[in-house]
Amino acid sequence: MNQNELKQQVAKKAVEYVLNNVAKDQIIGVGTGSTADLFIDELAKVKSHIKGTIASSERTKARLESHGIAVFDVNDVVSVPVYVDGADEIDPEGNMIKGGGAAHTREKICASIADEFVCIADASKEVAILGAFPLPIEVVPLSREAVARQMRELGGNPIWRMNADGSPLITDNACHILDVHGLHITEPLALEIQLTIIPGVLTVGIFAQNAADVALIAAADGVNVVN
Ligand code: ABF
Repeated sequence: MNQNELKQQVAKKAVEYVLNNVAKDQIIGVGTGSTADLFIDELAKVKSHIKGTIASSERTKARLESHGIAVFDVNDVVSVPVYVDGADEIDPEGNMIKGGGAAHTREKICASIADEFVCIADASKEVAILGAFPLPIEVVPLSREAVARQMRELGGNPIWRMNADGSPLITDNACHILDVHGLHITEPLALEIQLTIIPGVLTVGIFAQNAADVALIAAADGVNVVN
């Protein structure tokens, strides 16, 4: 199976997981990315099982609403039983690098009010140690170069993320993204905390404080459930 077929498999498995583990008429959290998109399309087939969703990006909100699935304001939701989302990397402890889709701020917010984070990914995302994927950091534009200098002091190589047309990518939160290459993240939680307190950093794409509780990993031999 190719990567898209694997993503399709894990998206279907995630809907089964929701049907089997989430009571009817609940609000669930939905992530961002191509795997999350496939999950949304599968979820639409059983949308009567849920009351609605909270969305981790404008992209996800639009896709959910295109299927007639209600999207609630996160401010109006105290908690959700599950948050289903992809990842760019995931380690054996469920720590993740996320943010390849430039949505990790709202992803982390949605994950923070979820009882359970269910990561959906194909096996190519599994790593022993995080960092081969450049670490996305969402920054207030005013702070971009100051934060970049601190990343270089840590041994990283920060690259300001641009759109395909060469214009700066602007996130849903009107911020910029630095992709930090060359990190070898042996202590994910410690680095997440260390980088998060840098003035101007909005969100670091390390999900250690909000690590995955369950990982559904699609491989050639099927979808493995990792707790
Ligand atoms: C999203 O999932 C992002 O945080 C991450 O970049 C993305 C992975 O994308 P894909 O599912 O397209 O591989 O949550």
